[in-house]
This record gives sequence, structure tokens and C-alpha cells, in this order.
Amino acid sequence: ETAAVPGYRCQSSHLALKWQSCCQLKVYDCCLDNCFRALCCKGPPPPRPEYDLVCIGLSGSGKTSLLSQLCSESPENIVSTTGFSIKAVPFQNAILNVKELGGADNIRKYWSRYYQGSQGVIFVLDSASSEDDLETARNELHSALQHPQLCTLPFLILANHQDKPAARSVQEIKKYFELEPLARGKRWILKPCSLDDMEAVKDSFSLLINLLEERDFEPSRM
Ligand SMILES: Nc1nc2c(ncn2[C@@H]2O[C@H](COP(=O)(O)OP(=O)(O)OP(=O)(O)O)[C@@H](O)[C@H]2O)c(=O)[nH]1
Ligand SMILES: [Mg+2]
Repeated sequence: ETAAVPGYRCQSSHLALKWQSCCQLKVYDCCLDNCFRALCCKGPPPPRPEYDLVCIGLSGSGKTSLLSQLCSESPENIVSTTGFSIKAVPFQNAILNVKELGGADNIRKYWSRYYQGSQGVIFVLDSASSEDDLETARNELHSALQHPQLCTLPFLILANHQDKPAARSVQEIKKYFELEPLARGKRWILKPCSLDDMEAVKDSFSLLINLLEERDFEPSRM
């Protein structure tokens, strides 16, 4: 009896092992099945929406520098944009196809020829520029806000060069640019920024993407 018990025990533990490995196989089988389903049935993630934007601002305001940083390109060797340049700027939930228009005096008069098809506007200004340049920037922004092809679009206004001691605060710029009365009823965001703080720049672009995604815009809300 004593001999039979270990034998029985041996047999039962053998059966238990078999049962256990059978269960393990089933678990692996189930995992593989899930992986297969996940890979084959779920398919690729949905494509990110793309938006076409125009980026304007006086020469030296920092348009190319900011866009290059957003595209993880080297900030070295940036030269003044003659004509225009297009960059696809990737974000987590959208791709922005940004057309930067050179801001030099002799190019600005042609800006409006390149507005067609835009879904939003990025206006970059140098917060530390001279009074004359700030006034020119204000006039250009006012023309853009009132242009028939842009006046209904969302605007992101970036008060750049905030790292400089002479930079005006965003409140001063808001007042000087008379944004409250002029842009009332429009979708616009005014944010301070500098090349030193690209996280803040990305946050501002995320707010712009939110505005671009808004389908049922009611002007009275802004
Ligand atoms: N200190 C400082 N310098 C900046 C900032 N943004 C741009 N710059 C510098 O300003 C200069 C002009 O920058 P760009 O990016 O070429 O300006 P832009 O608006 O593209 O000029 P255009 O192409 O001529 O219209 C470069 O030397 C940049 O390094 C900033 O936030 N702070
Ligand atoms: Mg440029």
C-alpha cells in the first residue's frame, strides 16, 4: 500500500503536469490568437488630418527659425526667405503644411497672391523690434486680418524674441496692435514665445490645431 501510494502520487503529479502544460499551451495559443487579431484585424491607425497654413511676419521675426525647430532641423545656416518655403510640420494629432512667405520689404507686397487655399494663419512678430518695425508689423497684421481670403480663418499670433530684455510683454503688444477691437468675433490666439522655449511654441500650435478642428464655429463665442 505504501508502494502504491507513491506510484499513485507519481502518476497523479504526472497527470497534473500534463494538464498544466496543456493549460499553458492554451494560454499561449490564446495570446498568439489575440496578437494575430490585433495585427491583422485592427489595421493601421487612422491618418492624421492635414491643414494648409500660411506663415507671415516681417523679415527677422523668426518664422524660418521656429518652423525649422518644430521640424527638428538644425537652426544653423538659416538665411532670409526669398519668395516662399513650405514645410510639413508633424504634430501628434495633425500635420500642418506651413507655407512661409518671406517678410522682406520687396516681397511683402506679393503676400496676398499666396493666401489662396489657406485654412489658418501664423503671424510672427519680433517683440523687441524698433517702434517703426512694430508699426509696420501692426499694419501688416491688420491687412491680413481683413483680407477676404484670410478674415474668416483662425490666427496664431506669436510674439517672438521674448528672451531679449527689450521685448514688450504680450499685454503691451495686444494693446499696441489693437487686437481686441479689430479681431473681435474672429478665432485668434496671441502667445509670447522665443526660440529658447520650444515647448511653449508647441503648446501654442496645439491651441491652433484645436481651432482648426472646430467645425461648428460660432463667432459670438470669441
Ligand atoms: N534672440 C532670438 N533670436 C531669434 C529668435 N527667433 C529668431 N531669432 C533670430 O532671428 C534671425 C532671423 O530669423 P529668421 O527665422 O530667418 O526670420 P524670418 O522671419 O524667417 O525672416 P525672413 O525669412 O527674412 O522673412 C535669426 O538669426 C534667428 O536666430 C528668438 O526668439 N530670440
Ligand atoms: Mg524666413
